[in-house]
Amino acid sequence: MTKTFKKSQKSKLGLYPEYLIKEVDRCLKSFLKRYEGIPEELRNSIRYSIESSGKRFRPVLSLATAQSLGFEISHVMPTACAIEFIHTYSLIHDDLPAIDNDDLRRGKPTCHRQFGEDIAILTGDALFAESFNIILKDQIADPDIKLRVLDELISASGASGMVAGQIVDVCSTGSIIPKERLEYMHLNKTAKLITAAVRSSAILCNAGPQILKGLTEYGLNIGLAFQITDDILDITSNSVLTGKTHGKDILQLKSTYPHLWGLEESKKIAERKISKAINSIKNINIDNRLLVDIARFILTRKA
Ligand code: GRG
Repeated sequence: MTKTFKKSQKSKLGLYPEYLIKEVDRCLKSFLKRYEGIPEELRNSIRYSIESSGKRFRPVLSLATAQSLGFEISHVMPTACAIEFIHTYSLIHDDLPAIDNDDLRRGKPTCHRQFGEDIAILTGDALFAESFNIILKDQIADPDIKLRVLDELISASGASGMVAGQIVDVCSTGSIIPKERLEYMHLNKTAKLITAAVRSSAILCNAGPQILKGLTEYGLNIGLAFQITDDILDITSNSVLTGKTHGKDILQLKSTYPHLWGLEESKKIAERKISKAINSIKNINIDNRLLVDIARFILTRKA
């Protein structure tokens, strides 16, 4: 049975379903309780990192995908939260002095600024491992379905996914890279985990090949648009709204969409990707309304 999506539940974030953030936050909080017996330093840093005020974009997408397929959000909630663990891990490691050396994340000092570099590295490591623990222990699904979900998340995070994108990012800082290389970087660093959030949820909801194909195309296109708008916000927004250091990409001489294409062209590219994403879920048998709203939100987001 699907929970009805009431208009009154729409949020201050425009088209973005803020009520789903609350559902994710509630579940994340319940997972944190299980870390009561671990060393205090780790417990505090995990809590600090997970409880910060992110948009929960990836888990919200998982929940929206389940709703679009006629399932309750509870059906995919553990996997949705596990993906937020992986995402939080990637942010902690991305902020480290050896990578982006950032001081601010989600409006607070970064994990290493708050707890020290050693604790931050270990917190990221713990979150990555715990994400799989959640799927193994808390996600209800047949073993073959769980394996498919794990395959999605491991592939999106590993050497042909997020780490590949991040390596290109690290190695190209300070130089101008070809546009195709930039797209490869964005695809791996950002779009694959976003796609995995959609696909893993669809797999748990027994989606067939046709629906999975449409949702994959949707995920990849919104994922790329999400990173392009992230690049744009680094220039056009401010630290109060984004909770991150403003203008960091320019300071660090990073190759970004605005840097290689210009600001206006970058906006147009993001718009085209969002149109493509919406078209790819137009003719498949799902209730696509919420996924369309989330795709459109990407173009208007301020954080
Ligand atoms: C974690 C497997 C793994 C590897 C580490 C450090 C690293 C390799 C990857 C970094 C990937 C990364 C930080 C990509 C940026 C993606 C991005 C746009 C992040 C911002 O996401 P939002 O806007 O942030 O959803 P909030 O704070 O709202 O959750």
